[in-house]
Amino acid sequence: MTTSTKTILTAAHWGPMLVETDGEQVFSSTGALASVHPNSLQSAVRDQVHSKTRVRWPMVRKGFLTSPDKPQGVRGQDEYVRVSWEEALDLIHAQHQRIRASHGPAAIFAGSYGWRSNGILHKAATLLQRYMSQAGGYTGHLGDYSTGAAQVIMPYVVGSNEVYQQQTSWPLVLEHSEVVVLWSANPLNTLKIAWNASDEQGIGFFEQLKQSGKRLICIDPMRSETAAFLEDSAEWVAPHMGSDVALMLGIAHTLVENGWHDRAFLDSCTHGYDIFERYLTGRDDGVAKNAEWAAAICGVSGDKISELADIFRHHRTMLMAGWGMQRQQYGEQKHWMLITLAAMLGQIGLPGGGFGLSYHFANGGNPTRRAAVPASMQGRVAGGSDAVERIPVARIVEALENPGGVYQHNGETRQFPDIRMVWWAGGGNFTHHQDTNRLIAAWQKPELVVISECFWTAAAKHADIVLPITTSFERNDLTMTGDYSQQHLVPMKQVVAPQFGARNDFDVFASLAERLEQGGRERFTEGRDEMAWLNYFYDVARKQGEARGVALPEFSAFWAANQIVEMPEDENSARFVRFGDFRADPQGHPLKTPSGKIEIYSERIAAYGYADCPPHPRWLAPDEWHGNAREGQLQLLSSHPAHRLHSQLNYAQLRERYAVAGREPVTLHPIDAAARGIADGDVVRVWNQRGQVLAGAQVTADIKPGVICIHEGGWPDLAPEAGNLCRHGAVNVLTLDIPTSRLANGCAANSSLVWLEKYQGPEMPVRAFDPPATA
Ligand SMILES: Nc1nc2c(c(=O)[nH]1)N[C@H]1C(S)=C(S)[C@@H](COP(=O)(O)OP(=O)(O)OC[C@H]3O[C@@H](n4cnc5c(=O)[nH]c(N)nc54)[C@H](O)[C@@H]3O)O[C@H]1N2
Ligand SMILES: Nc1nc2c(c(=O)[nH]1)N[C@H]1C(S)=C(S)[C@@H](COP(=O)(O)OP(=O)(O)OC[C@H]3O[C@@H](n4cnc5c(=O)[nH]c(N)nc54)[C@H](O)[C@@H]3O)O[C@H]1N2
Ligand SMILES: [Mo]
Repeated sequence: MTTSTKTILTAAHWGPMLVETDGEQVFSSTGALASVHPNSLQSAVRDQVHSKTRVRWPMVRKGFLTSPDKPQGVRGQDEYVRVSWEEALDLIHAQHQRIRASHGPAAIFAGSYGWRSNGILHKAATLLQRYMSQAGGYTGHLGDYSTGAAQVIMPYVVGSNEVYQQQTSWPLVLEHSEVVVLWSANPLNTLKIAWNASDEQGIGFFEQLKQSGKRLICIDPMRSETAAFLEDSAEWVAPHMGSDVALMLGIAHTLVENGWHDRAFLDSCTHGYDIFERYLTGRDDGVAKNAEWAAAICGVSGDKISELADIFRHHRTMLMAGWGMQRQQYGEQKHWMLITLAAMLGQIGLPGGGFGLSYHFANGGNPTRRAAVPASMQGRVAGGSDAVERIPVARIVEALENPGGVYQHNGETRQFPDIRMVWWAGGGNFTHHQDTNRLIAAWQKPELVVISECFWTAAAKHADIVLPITTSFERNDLTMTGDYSQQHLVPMKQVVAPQFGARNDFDVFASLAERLEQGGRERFTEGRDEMAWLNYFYDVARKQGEARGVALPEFSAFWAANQIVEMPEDENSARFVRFGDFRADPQGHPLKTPSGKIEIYSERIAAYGYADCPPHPRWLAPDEWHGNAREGQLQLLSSHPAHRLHSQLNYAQLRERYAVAGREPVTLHPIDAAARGIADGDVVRVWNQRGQVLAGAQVTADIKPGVICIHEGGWPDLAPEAGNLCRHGAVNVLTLDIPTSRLANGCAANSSLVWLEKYQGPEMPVRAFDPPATA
C-alpha cells in the first residue's frame, strides 16, 4: 500500500465497514465495529467495485434497438449494442410515454422488489417509484418474499405483523428463559445482514445463550450453521419439510391429554380456542391429532413429541421462529399454529416466554436505543401519483401470463393489470422468483423491459435496456444500524469514482424527470443534490435528537468527523416484554384483532371461505412434499446462504468458500448419495418437470434423509442449446411458483420435489458471471 492510501468509513446491509483505497483502487475492507464473529460479507468491497461482471455502459438489446415499437428477437438470447446515456434515456422516455399513453399507468410495472444497497438516499426502487409518481402512476407490489404468509396472517391472529417488530429484549431472555427453541431459524447466517446496516449484536447474544447452560433445541430438517455453532449445547430435531403444523399439533394434543394447557391464559387472552380444540382432539372428524398421529406425518418420533410438550410446559420457554417454514404452500398455518401452541403454554407476555418471530432477523431483541433517526427519500414527488394498482409481489409471473385475470387476495377479489412495461432497479428477480423457465416465457410478453444494475445479472441479460449503476461505494449516503435497535448513525462516504459509465439511480431518474415536463428535474430533486439531501435528512435527526436529549453536531462537522455515532441506551427498552402490557391487562391493552385477544379462530378468515386458509390452524398436506413423493424424489430446501445476500456477492471471491465443483453446492444425506452412486464433490443433475440444474454434491449427515438443500440466490446460467440446463445450480429453476394460499399469495419456494442423479453428460463450463459477449 502506498502512502496515499486512505481509510473510508461506509456501511452495507452487512454492517459498518472500513475500506482501504487510494481513491482509484479498493484494496481491502473490514468491519468497523468490534466483533468476535467476523462477517465474511464485509471482505467483498474490492470484488464489488472491480468485478469483471460490472455493467460498464448503457446497453440495448439488438432486436429492440432495430424496432423499439415492435421489438424483435428473444429476450435472453440476443446481442447487446452500446449506446450513449443520452440515447438510452431518450429511448426509454419515448417508449415509456408511448406505452403509458396507449395503455395507462397500470401497464407500467415498477414494483421492483429487492434488497438493493442500504442507505437513506440512494434507494433504487424508491427512486424509480418517485419518478413513476411524477410520470402519472404505476403498478406496485404488495407484501414481500421474506414473510409473505406470516405478515398477512399475523394481524388476524395478534393484530400486528410480528415479523418486523421488536422482540422481548435479549437481556430478559438470557435472564428468564429456561428453554429456547430455534424453530426453522438459522440466525448465524441470517443475522449477517439487516435492512439498514446490521448493528452486529445478535450473534453475540446467541453466543451467550450457548454458554448459558439453558436447554436449546433446533427444529429444522437441516443441521444448520447455527446448530453447528451451538455444538453440544443444542439438540437437533429434524422433521420432514413442510410438516411442522403436524408436529406442533402433536405437542398441543399432548398438552391437552395431560391437562397441561393453561386454561386461565386461554380464557383471558385468546378467542376461539374451544373450536380449535374440537379439531385437535378429533371430536368432529374422529382423528385425534396426538403424538402418534403427528409422528407418522412429520417423521419425529411420538416419544420425542411428548417429551417436547413436557419440556415446554414445565419450563419458561421461548419459541424463536424463523421464516423458512412459512415460505411454503399453506405457509400461513405455520406461525398461526406456533402462536396457538405458545398460547396453550400460557407464557406469552412473560419475560423470556412465549414466541418471537424476529430474533433471527436484523438483530431483533437487541434493545432499542434512544435514537435520533434521519429522514429518508420518499417514493413520491409533491403532487405525484401513488401506485394506481398493486399485485402480490410473488404473483408477478401470473400477472404477466394472465392480464385481466381475476384472483383472490386477503379477502378481496382483484384483477391483474395488463403489464406492458417492466422496470427493475435494485432487485434480482431472476434469482429471487420461482420457476425460472416459466418466468422466462412470461418475460417475453411486455413491450419494454428496463433493468438498472451494477452487474450483469440474469435479469440484465434478459432486458431490452440495461443501465449501469454505481455501487454504494461510488456515492455518498447515510444509514442507521439496527432495524429495531437504531444503535448507530453511520456516514457512508464515497470510496472511489463511479466505475466506467455508471451513474447513480438518483441522477438517472432526475434526468428522465427532466424529460417528463418543464421543470421536471427540479420537481424530482426539489433542487437538492446528493450532499444537500443528506444534510436535509440529517437535520431531521438532529431536531429529533434535541427533543430526546441526543446532541448531534451540525451536518458539516458530523460529515467531516467521519465517525460512527452511537445512540444512548434506554433502560426501558432493555426491560421490554413483547405482549407484556396485554397479558397484564387484556381489557386495558387489547390487541388490534376484532376480539382484542389472540385469535385462534378467526371469524374474518372464516367469512372468506378459503379452503387453502381455514379459520383455525390446521394441518394441510402440500401438493409436493415427502408424503406424496414418488420413489426417488427428494424434498428441496432453499435456505438463505451464509456467504452472500441472496444473489448479491455471488460473483465475489467468497464463492470459493462454498462452491463445489465450481457450482452451487447441493447438500444431501449419505443414504441418498449412496442410493444414487454419488460421492462428495461429484457434479450432479437435479431436475423435475420445471427444469434442471447442475450442482456440486456436498454429502453430509447434517441433513434429514429425503431432503436436499441448494441455497437461494445462485445466479442462473441457462444453456438454451441443452434444454435450458442451468450450468451453475440456481435453485429457482426447480421451485414451484404457486401462492401460499389465497389469503397471502406469498412465495412457496420451499414446497418442491426433485430428482437427483450423478451427472454424466458433456462438460458444461459455468458462464453465469460472464457479461454478454457483445458487452
Ligand atoms: N427459492 C427461494 N427463493 C427465494 C427465497 C427463498 O428462501 N427460496 N427467498 C426470497 C426472499 S426472502 C427474498 S428477500 C428475495 C431476495 O431477492 P432480491 O432482494 O431481489 O435479491 P438481491 O440478490 O439482494 O437483489 C438485489 C439486486 O440489486 C442490485 N443492486 C444493489 N445495489 C443497487 C443499487 O444501488 N441500484 C440498483 N439499480 N441496483 C442495485 C444488486 O446487484 C442485485 O442484483 O429472494 C426470494 N427468493
Ligand atoms: N447471510 C444472509 N443473511 C440473510 C439473507 C441472506 O441471503 N444471507 N437473507 C435475509 C432475508 S431477505 C431474509 S427474508 C431472512 C430469511 O430468514 P429465514 O427465512 O428464517 O431463512 P431461511 O434460511 O429461509 O430459513 C431458516 C431455516 O428454516 C429451515 N426450514 C426450511 N423449511 C423448513 C420446514 O419446513 N420446517 C422447519 N422446521 N424448518 C425449515 C431452513 O433449513 C433454515 O435453516 O434472512 C436474511 N438474512
Ligand atoms: Mo427476504
